[in-house]
Amino acid sequence: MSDAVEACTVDNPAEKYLRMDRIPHIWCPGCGIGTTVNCFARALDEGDVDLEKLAIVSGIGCTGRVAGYLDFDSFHTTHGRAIPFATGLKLANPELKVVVYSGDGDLFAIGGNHLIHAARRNADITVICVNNFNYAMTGGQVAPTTPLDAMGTTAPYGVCERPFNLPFLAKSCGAVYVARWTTYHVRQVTKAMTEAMNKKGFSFVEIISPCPTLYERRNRLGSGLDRMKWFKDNSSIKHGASTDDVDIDFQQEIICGKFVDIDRPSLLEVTEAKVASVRGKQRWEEVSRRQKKSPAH
Ligand SMILES: Cc1ncc(C[n+]2csc(CCOP(=O)(O)OP(=O)(O)O)c2C)c(N)n1
Ligand code: SF4
Ligand SMILES: [Mg+2]
Repeated sequence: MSDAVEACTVDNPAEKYLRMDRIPHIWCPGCGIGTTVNCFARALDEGDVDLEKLAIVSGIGCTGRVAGYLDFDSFHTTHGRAIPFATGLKLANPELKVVVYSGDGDLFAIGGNHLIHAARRNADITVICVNNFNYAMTGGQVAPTTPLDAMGTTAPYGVCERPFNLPFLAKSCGAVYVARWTTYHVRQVTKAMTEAMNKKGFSFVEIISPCPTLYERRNRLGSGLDRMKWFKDNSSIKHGASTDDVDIDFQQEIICGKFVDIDRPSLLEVTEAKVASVRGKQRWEEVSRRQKKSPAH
């Protein structure tokens, strides 16, 4: 067997995490979402995550399809509601590692209110946001992330509304871990996912990703591959940068890195402390025992 043929028969390391009966997936050629899933599979490998205790929650959108392809407890919820679903899941079963995996529109437009309050509460969940600067699944409408002057189906003359700076928003609401990378930075994305999943409290990872079919085409930015090269040439790594300084302007430098990594009591910890202080530690232990025994878990 030639080396090339042999290379093709080697199992893809991501396969063991995927529902292979659902492949081929729906994502377009050059789309960055699949790259992020590959990074996630590697993060599960490297972090030695117990899949029996992992749950993934997505909202609606091209990124929202991720949950459907992952072969463990995964939930494809309604648009914008992945975070409250995930918060409830974690509170009901604190042993779970709960990861929300969704798009910029799902998490910061319709779901924005849920995101800010989950960060404020320091809910014990990890949020992975694939930011492709638009509502891709519904045809390329502008999102709260679309840079000023970029085109979208709902902004044929270019956007005139200032976009959110996602790391700044997450940090100012209370997130304890905040990082941003692009789909070019696959090793860093994998590491950030691992770190975020190991963090107690609300962790947030933004991944800037191409949507060549809609955002890139409408803005004449080339193919998915062209965008990877652009990300490589136009991003800089500034760990610890103030999130005040990481706004994204149309076709300007993208600042990446780990911006926040701090500790403060998480929602579960403060809830436990409150119940214990009012009703006694025994009461909290009783509640936890009952949850573990419940057939729903
Ligand atoms: C309540 C509700 N409103 C609107 C929609 C239509 N809708 C589906 S996905 C989506 C936007 C998705 O954008 P994003 O989260 O950025 O995901 P992407 O497709 O870009 O990955 C919208 C508006 C919906 N499904 N449900
Ligand atoms: S429309 Fe855009 S985000 Fe959706 S699958 Fe295609 S390239 Fe990816
Ligand atoms: Mg999007």
